[in-house]
Parts: sequence; C-alpha cells; structure tokens
Amino acid sequence: MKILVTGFDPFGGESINPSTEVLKKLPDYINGNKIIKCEIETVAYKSLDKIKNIIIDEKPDIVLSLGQAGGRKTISVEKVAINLNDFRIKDNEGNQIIDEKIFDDGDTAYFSTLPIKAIVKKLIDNNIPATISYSAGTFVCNHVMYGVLYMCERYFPNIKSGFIHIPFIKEQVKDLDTPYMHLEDIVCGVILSIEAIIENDVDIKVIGGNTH
Ligand code: PCA
Repeated sequence: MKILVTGFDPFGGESINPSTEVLKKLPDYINGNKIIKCEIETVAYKSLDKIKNIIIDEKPDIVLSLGQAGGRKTISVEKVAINLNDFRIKDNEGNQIIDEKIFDDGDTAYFSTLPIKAIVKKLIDNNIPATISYSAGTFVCNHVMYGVLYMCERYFPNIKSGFIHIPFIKEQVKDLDTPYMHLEDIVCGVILSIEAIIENDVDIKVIGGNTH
C-alpha cells in the first residue's frame, strides 16, 4: 500500500507546526508500505489543490492528514468533517471565510473512512493518550478533512482518508497550564495509527462515543 501523510505549515503566530515536525521523523516505509510525506500550507482551497495533485501523481491508497490542535491533551482521531468554513482567525494568506460552505454541491458532512476506533485502541494499548473527536473545528483542518473526503467520494473512490489532530509539543508551550505531548510520543502514535490503518480494512465495533 501507499500512504500519503500530510502536515501543515505553522499558523496563528506559532513558529512551528507539530504536524510537520512529525512528517520529518516518519520512516519511508511502515511494515513494507510506502509512506509519502507532504507539507501543505494552512490556506483554504490551495491546501486541497496541492493534495489533489499529489493524489493524481502518486495514486495513494490512503490519505492521512495531520494538524495541530493546540489545547487538546491527546492525539485525537477525527470522526467527522462538516461542510463549513467559519474561520475564527485568518489563514496563512489572509482569508477569513465566515459561514460559507466548503463545496456547494457537497454533503453536509462526511465521516472518516479510516478505522478510527481501531486506531484509538491501538494507541491506548501502547500507552499513547488518544481519543475519538467528533469535531475537527471549522478552520483549515476541518476544511482539508472535508475536502479530501469530498474529492475521494467523487474522483478517487478507492482511496480512504481521514484526519488526526495532535496537541502542541513541549517546545511550543510557555506556561504550566497548556497541555502538550512530547514529539517522540506523537511520532510513535502516528506510526501506530498507520499500522492500525494497514491492519484494519474495516473498523472494529467497540464502545465509544460521548454522552455530552
Ligand atoms: N491546525 C489548524 C489548521 C492547521 C493546523 O495544523 C486547524 O485545526 O484547523
């Protein structure tokens, strides 16, 4: 299999984005499966154009996108992306899209087509803090998750895709209250996630969800 993994450039005043730091540390192969790594800009639509071009060139079986979720405590595997751009801050080219659909002809939402419960279980079994998240926000990460699922449904039906948000790494945190994870643990978590994707063609049926 071929797995395309994407990360973002720094945004919102940060000087690094841990999702790209992870890319730099991923191996070229995981259990014999080729890993293609690509940094994309935190910019609406431009990010999706780049991913689409790489998909056309490389023909991956899986697209796994990574992004920073500052303030979250665990690696969070996203379940759903919604058809909404509602940017609380500007993206890296100054776009601040408010209350608009990402694609007018897209569904209201798409679910990840990755085995998200199998991923979370594998991480927890290996002592990496992980949870399912039921909202990827309304900024460029949700935009990319939604846009890749949209393009896969329309143009690349054999490709599975999904999104994992990762916390800040220690180097970004200057106070005692903001949660972070060590980069090595996040890298380990992403490798385990890719292994879970390779091992689970369909997701496992285990209890999950939130009560509120
Ligand atoms: N995180 C942002 C966009 C880029 C990134 O790494 C987000 O969660 O939308």
